[in-house]
Amino acid sequence: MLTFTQLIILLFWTSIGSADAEKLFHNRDHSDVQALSSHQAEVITDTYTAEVYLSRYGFMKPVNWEEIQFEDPHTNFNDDFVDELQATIREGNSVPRSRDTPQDGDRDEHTTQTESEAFVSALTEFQKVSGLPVTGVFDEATKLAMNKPRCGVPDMEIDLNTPAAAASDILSSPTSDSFNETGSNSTSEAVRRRKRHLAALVSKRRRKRDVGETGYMAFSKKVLRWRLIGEGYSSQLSVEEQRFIFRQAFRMWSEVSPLEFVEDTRSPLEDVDIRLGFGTGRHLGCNQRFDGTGQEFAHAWFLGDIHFDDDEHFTGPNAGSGISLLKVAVHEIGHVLGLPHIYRPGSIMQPSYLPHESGFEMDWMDRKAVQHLYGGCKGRFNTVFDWIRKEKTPYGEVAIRFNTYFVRDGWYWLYENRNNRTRYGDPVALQAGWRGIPVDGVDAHVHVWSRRRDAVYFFKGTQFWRYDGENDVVFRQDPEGRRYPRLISKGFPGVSSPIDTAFYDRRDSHIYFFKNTLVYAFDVEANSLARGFPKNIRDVFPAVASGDHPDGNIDAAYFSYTHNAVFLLKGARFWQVVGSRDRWRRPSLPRNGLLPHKEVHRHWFDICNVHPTALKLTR
Ligand SMILES: [Ca+2]
Ligand SMILES: [Ca+2]
Ligand SMILES: [Zn+2]
Ligand SMILES: [Zn+2]
Repeated sequence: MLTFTQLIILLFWTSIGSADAEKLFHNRDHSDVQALSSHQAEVITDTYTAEVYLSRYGFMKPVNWEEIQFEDPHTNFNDDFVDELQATIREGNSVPRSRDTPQDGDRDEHTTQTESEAFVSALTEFQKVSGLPVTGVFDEATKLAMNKPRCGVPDMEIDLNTPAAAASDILSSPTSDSFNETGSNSTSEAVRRRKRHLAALVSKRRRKRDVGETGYMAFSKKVLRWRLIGEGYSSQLSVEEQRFIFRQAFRMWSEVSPLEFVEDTRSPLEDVDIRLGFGTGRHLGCNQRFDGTGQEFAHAWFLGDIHFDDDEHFTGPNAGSGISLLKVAVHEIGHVLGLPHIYRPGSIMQPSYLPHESGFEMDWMDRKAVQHLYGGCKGRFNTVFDWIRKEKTPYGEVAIRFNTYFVRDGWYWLYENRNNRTRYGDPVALQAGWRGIPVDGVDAHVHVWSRRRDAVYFFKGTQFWRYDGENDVVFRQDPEGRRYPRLISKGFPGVSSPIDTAFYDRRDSHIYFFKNTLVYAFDVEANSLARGFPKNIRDVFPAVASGDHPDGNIDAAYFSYTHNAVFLLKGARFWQVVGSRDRWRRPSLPRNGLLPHKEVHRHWFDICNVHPTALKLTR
């Protein structure tokens, strides 16, 4: 039997215990103490809720919140309402209070003619961009579309001088390309206006606004820090899973842009560029509240933070159900980087959530859109080559195939010439592709390939290696009994090492070595330098346009089977060597002349660095 004192102590401890538990329970988010009747998003059922939706996502002027709130006697003037109003004022969306306040009855009957016209044109615009039958009527298809999961960032800028329906933008058209070089002024003006709208979403406290390379609002630095904030973990996936998914999402953007992303769990929060967090209802000190299960799943702030609605059922990439956190994160990061919604099938920037098809990737338009803001991926390469392999066909014949590789330091990209982009998920560590060659990169790759010979070499410093394609590893000792690595001076007498680069020319069975301003043509059959070599690079490869020449110290000499041409690369530029076809068309061209330079990133797209910390991801 407990004494009275014991009972008091027990009660005391119990109450302390439960208070602690409560504190822990509410640690993440205080929205669950709010007297919300349900965590379900309000279903859009009638023209009134549709109007709220259309104004919320920027298709029409904001609904006059004051009137709606005042005319309902049951509305509590709670803090949320005041917050909402403040949010509206801060974003510049507030409209003057209308004098003809409806007194009773159906709201629609009391809207003025202009208001209902605005509703119809907003509805029409929504139907157009959503790929629905354009009826101008709130029909079943529209209702269904509005109740689907979507991003919380408005689709349309809210320009009080322009009716929403007239706010046409080439981005709204599913087939247009607004990012080509010859984009019209009206297009760029429309894009600029949309940028301004996105910029208006930025909280006044944020400082990191800047003008990007192309004059648009964008991050001015190339390496951005992000963090999943501790008070904003999701209750649905493990923290490790969440961080892994975000790392992957950021990596996908860095694979197609010059940006690199680093997870930063240490710096003061204000030094972190992009902060991510989950919350429900009123959350994380944000002035936009989440709507419960359904509809809005996340929102993002231009050059700022990303919030995910934890009332949604977020799942990992291959769950096959729920909402893929990876897909949503990639979309929201797109907004943070400055991208608006893009209405093109396949684009990750479509406002509505589409189920995660396995292995979804960045659409061509998404790549061009982010590169429009941040420029293409530029940088020098150590070597570029086509790798030949022989494959047995199902009919027992031997087919010869090749792949193109770009190598930078210890990483390589496989370039898909037919798709004009790199393979998804690249770059990959060099050692994963070729076993036994120097892990920090090579100076050159040479494939000696004639009737009598078939040998692949990698060069680095004063040494070279021969590669055993059959066993996919460098030879320790080749079939001729030579041991590797060998000295270049031993294997290729007369060639001065280290070299800048080299390539094998099948037309004359010579290896062309490059070092500073000199070219060494090496006769493979004679195992000696060709007569008269070394020669000056300007004499062997004369400029077609005077003065337009790399002048030596080139990074890579690349024979491309796709283009049937040799390219000399240096820095971000390349020079194409005049071939026999060019000379047949223009006999005045010098033999081996260098055509005027071009930019590497305009010819071979999306060869983009990924921050080394993100490269440790298991593939
Ligand atoms: Ca929601
Ligand atoms: Ca090189
Ligand atoms: Zn969005
Ligand atoms: Zn938020």
